[in-house]
Amino acid sequence: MYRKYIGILVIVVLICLIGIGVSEGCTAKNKLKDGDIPGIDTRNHSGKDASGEGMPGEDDDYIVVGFSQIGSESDWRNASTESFKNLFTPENGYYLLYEDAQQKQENQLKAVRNFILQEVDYIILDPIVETGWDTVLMEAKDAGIPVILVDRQIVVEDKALPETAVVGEDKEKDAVSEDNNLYTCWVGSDFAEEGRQAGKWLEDYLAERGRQDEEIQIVTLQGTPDSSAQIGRTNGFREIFDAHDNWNMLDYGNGEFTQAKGQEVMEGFLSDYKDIDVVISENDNMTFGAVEAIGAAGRSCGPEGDIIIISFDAVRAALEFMKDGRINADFECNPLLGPMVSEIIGKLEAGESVEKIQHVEEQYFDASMDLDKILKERVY
Ligand code: GYE
Repeated sequence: MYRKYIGILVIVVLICLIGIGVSEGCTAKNKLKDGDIPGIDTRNHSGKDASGEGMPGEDDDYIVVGFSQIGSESDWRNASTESFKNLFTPENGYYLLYEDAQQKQENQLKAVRNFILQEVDYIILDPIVETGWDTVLMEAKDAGIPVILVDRQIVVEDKALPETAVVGEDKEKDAVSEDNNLYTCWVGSDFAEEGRQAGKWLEDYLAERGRQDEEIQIVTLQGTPDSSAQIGRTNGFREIFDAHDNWNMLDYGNGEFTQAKGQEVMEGFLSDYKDIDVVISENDNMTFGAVEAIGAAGRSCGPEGDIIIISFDAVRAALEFMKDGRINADFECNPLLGPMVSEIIGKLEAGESVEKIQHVEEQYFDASMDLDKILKERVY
């Protein structure tokens, strides 16, 4: 459970004395004071989280969890954050250290290193992109802290052996041959399947309208490059796309999963291509921007409009857009991962093993459905 925080102070002082740079910890090099290391109150050995409450004392029986979140770029992301914050509470036996990386991998690396320094019991990481994690995850492994990945996945790069972790010969071999040991498990969505489902939906939709042999012009608004959600959705849709000679991909553009960027990229598409039949938008917030751009360009979209809009996430606001006739179909991505992660931690605490890869169940919505009823029951 809660480890000895007094040890943290000693480690920090030692590290800083010998002048080794440990990201943010080093700001405390000469003068340790409250707040130098996020989450640690160096005066009384009890840290603070974002809410400002003191961390548990040594006798408290909390499970201390560090969560490195990507940012707050979308409705989906905010629902994800809430799912963790609502569940990982002292009432539920947890003490949560929450870090928002503001869309920067370097901030996530710092956060994870600070969690290691603080000897948390578990690290939860939603990795912004798939690569670049080997070293920091090896450090967590060496510290004996289980890492639970959520939402996006990582790719372990064999050649990138950790430079800073203390690795003996055996551990080195271990790191190369058993990549997956760098994290305990992963919980999230099957993004490629979401993309495939979107492609199949388009196939059926066009066929139902007798348009299966028509030339279909498509543009894609992509999410953060190299993120699992972008890679999976792009590739999954592409599999179905490749089976249709009459489907043409006019362009791909990076909308960064945000409304503002989605709108900007869509404006560019609309001025570059006069004939667009379908927009594949890899998340709802980019879709909101795209719909705005389409309206501003004097074009229309949705079931009664001239551009078919296919989106991902299926957050409440998007289903409202669908109800208003501006989105055709939306492929759900469930952000409510907190309860699953808590269940995993419960099993690990009990010494049980957990499944390495755990997918969440998802569905899709389209404008032909009873959206009033769906919206009444929608929790995010
Ligand atoms: O689709 C998007 C968010 O990784 C599944 O990230 C997540 C994606 C989600 O910004 O809205």
